[in-house]
Amino acid sequence: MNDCIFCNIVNNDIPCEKLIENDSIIAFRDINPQAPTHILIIPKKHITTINDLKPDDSTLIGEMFLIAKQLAKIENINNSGFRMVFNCNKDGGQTVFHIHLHLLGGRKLSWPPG
Ligand code: DGP
Repeated sequence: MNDCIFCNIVNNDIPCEKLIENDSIIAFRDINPQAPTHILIIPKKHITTINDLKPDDSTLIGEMFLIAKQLAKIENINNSGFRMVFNCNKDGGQTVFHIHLHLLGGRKLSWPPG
């Protein structure tokens, strides 16, 4: 989708600090980090919100979690702890409408989230 920021990142039309890329997923640092480690893991294919997931996407979603786990180790936050978040729609705080998994860590994260 031409007007989607993350599709433009996938197409290399918008630069990013890319950490991992494979055929279906890329992971890059969030432009506005909320923690010392704040990485976004996104599918290359456009999926607008978690509400739009289909049964066929289950492998893709599983791969996103495994990449987050791998990155948590690389960032050395696997033992200290981290959080993984999908925001969905307005009340969930979603601002970019191409699904993305946030990986946050490197500081004590409060609960419940604001
Ligand atoms: P959310 O609020 O869950 O939709 O998170 C969107 C995140 O995307 C937010 O933390 C900021 C990040 N973001 C928005 N635009 C860009 C961009 O152009 N580059 C990068 N690296 N991150 C972006």
